[in-house]
Amino acid sequence: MSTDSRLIIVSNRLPFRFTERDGHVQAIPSSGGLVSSIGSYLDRKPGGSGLSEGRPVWVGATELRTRRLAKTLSTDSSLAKGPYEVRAVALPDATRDRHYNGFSNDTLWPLFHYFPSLVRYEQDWFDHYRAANSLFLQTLEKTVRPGDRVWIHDYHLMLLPAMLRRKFPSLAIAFFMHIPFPSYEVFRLLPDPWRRELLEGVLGADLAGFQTHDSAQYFLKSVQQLLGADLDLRTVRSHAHSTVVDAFPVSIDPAKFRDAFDDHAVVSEKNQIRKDMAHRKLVLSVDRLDYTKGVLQRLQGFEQFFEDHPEMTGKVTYLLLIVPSRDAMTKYRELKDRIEAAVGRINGRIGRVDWQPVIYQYRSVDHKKLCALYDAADVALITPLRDGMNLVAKEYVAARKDRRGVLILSETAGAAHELGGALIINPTDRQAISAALHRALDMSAEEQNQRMGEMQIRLGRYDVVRWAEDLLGQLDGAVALRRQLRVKEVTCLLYTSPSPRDGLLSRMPSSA
Ligand code: ADQ
Repeated sequence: MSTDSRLIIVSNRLPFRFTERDGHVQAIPSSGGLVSSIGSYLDRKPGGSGLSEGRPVWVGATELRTRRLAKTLSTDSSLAKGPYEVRAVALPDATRDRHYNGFSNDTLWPLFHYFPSLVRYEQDWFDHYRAANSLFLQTLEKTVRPGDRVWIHDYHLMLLPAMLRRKFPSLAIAFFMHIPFPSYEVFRLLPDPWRRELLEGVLGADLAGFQTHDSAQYFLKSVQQLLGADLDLRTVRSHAHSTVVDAFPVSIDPAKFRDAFDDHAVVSEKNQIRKDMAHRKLVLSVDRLDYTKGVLQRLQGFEQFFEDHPEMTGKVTYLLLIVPSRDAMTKYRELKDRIEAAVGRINGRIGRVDWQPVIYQYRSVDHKKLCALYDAADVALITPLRDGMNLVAKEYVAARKDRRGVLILSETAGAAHELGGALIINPTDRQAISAALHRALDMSAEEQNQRMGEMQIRLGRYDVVRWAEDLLGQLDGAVALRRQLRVKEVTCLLYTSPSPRDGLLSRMPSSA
């Protein structure tokens, strides 16, 4: 590998959105799991990784028109001097809409999170999904240099690895899926041409990473059943190409949350929150607005808690913090209305003049405020119906330098595989949520300390840098394996083909 090789991150969106005030465009950092994880990694490792030295590049789509974007990028100092360079992909409005709101978020997102009844199957959306992936390819063609490593992220870009492979046969390409990959029986619900193209798309990468061992296995099973590919344990082989498939549970930078515990502004914000709560017990949840996060079922569980334990009336407050997301989609606007109606109903039914059981906030908060909330909460109630990982659960654990607080976590979040010190529940079972709340609020300080300590050790061992470097290290191994296979293939063709030249040419990628 050349020493000035760069890490190229590719994700559907750039890690910020733009707002315009008085004719001046400003970049505002966005919230969400992908941005939190990659952003934390690049902050900690400005060189991109221990192995590469060039400044990393982040490629993603943006809603800003190209000329305004170019101006903003060169004048906004946080972007111009940030830990990475930015390359924007321009998508026409119709393609952006059908790629993002359509196929990505109304087909793949519900299917991969096991909501098949919400899935819409529209050929036109799939065509725009392919077109959007091709437009990313066009930007990458102008960006990639020999020796670079390209790391493509998430379900919006599943066709891109193969498109890129056709153009750059020897490029190091990794793909990472932030959401679950569903079981074969669910994945096969997609029409055959789409599901094949999606699988073949991912197989263009040298390394395909998933959040959990289950997701990696489900992907391999789909590849075997639908493409009839050759598997060698966790490697998919075809002629001179191979893809290594493995699990890399995404993580956080724990120090970012732990160190905030003693920060003056965070401490005074935490004290203010506790005062505002009138020293009642505080239950907290933090989610993006999404039906996969199980907010309605969680509210039912919270209400059930007061039915099971009427003596707790007036003694516990639940702060439900939701960050706006995908609000251009009807399903999400309807979900927001339903959450607001449920909060209103619970507060109307069991609230008192001096006590509101649920405090609901629909906004993004900054890092210090988020840490103050984590530090003030007696319980974090994280109950997604399905989640690739769930970083909020890890952030809460990392933030609690005092080793107090209890995490209640769904068994269907990827994080449940690592955070054994949590109280693990089934998110649709309101009795289980109620019982876990009771146990958490009643838990001794010693038990809290022991459970938190256990989970913090795990987070310390496998943080976001370990996650990224583990994946990039395996990428290098996977590239070496592919090169070996290519050598073997060429040797084999030379010795077995009646006309070696014809045999070789028929296997060569056209643009090699
Ligand atoms: P998300 O679905 O976005 O991520 P999650 O992992 O919980 O879910 O990450 C959310 C991030 O947004 C966290 O870092 C959290 O702090 C932040 N956040 C949430 N609400 C906020 C608010 N109101 N204000 C400010 N920040 C807020 C996707 C997958 C997950 C996977 C991640 C990373 O769906 O399963 O864990 O990618 O791979």
